Amino acid sequence: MSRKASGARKDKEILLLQAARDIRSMKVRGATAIARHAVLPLLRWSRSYGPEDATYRRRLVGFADLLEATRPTGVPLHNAMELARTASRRGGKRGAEAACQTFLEWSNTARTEIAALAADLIRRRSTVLTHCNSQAAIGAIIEAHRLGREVEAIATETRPWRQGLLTVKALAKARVPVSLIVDSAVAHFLAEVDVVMVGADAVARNGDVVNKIGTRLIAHAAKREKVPLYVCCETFKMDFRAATGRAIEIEEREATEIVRPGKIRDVEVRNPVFDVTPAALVGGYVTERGVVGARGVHKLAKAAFDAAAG
Ligand code: RUB
Repeated sequence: MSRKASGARKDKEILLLQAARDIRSMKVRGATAIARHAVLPLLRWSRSYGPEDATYRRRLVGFADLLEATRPTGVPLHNAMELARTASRRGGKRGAEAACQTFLEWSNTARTEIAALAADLIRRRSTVLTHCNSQAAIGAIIEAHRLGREVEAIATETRPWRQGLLTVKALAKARVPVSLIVDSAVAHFLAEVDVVMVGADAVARNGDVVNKIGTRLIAHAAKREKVPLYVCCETFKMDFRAATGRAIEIEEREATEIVRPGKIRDVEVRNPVFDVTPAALVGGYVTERGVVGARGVHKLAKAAFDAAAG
C-alpha cells in the first residue's frame, strides 16, 4: 500500500474514533442519528482500505463492535452494525459497503415516508404533543404544518438532558407554533392535546416501545384522556431479540446528569434514560412501510431487513 493510501486510511480511522466519542459524549444523540453517525465513518473507512486482505474483516468487526459499545443499548445502532458484520461475512468488503450504503439510504428515505404517513393522522387545527427529540415525530409535525393543517405543537422539556429545547427550536424554525412545558405538566395540558406523536429507540416483537424516560407516563395519561398516541418508528428500530419490552435493556446514566457532584450526599440517584411503553397504550406505529398495529410491526420489520440483506 502506498504511503498516500495508508495515510488516507489512517485519517478515516481517526474520524471513526471521533464519531465514537461524539456518540459516547451525547454530542450526537437520537436513535437514528446515532446509527447513521456510526455507519458513515465505517463505510468511509472501508472505502479507504484498498483491496480486501486477510485482516480486513477482523478490523471491520472490531470497529463495528467499538461503535456499538458507545451506546450499548441502542437498538438501531446494533441493527446497523449487525447488518455490516453479517454482510462482510457473506460478501466481504463489497458486501459490507453495500450494507452500509443501504442503511444510509433506508434511514434517510424512511424519515420522509414516515412524515408523510404520520401527517395524515394529524387532523386540521390539531395540537400535537411530543416528547424528547425525535426526528421522525418532528418531521411528522412539520409535514402537517407544510400541508396547511394549522397545527400547533407542545413539547416537553425532557429532563435531564432537555432535548425538548432542540425540538422547540426545530419546530419554531419551521414556523410551527409551539409551546415548551416541563415534563410534569403533561397531564395538565392533555385537555388541549388532540394527538401525541413520539419516536422510539426500540420496539419489541410484541410492539412494546422503548423511548425516552417519561414516554410511558405520557402514554398512560393519554390513554386515560382518550388522546391517541402514535409511535413514529422506522422498521430498523425493531429489536428482533426481544419478545417484549421487558427483554430490552434500559440504559442508566450517571447521577451527575441530574444533580451536580457533591450536591447531595447519602442518597442514591437513579437515572434510567428510557422506559417501556406497553403496546396496549399505543394507537398505531407509523413506519416507512405503513401504519400498523402492534401485531403488524414485527412483520413489516422482518420484511424490511430481509430486503436490506438482499
Ligand atoms: C432520544 C430519544 C428519541 C428517540 C427517537 O434520546 O429518546 O425520542 O431516539 O429519535 P437520546 P429518532 O437523546 O437519549 O438519544 O426518531 O430521531 O430516531
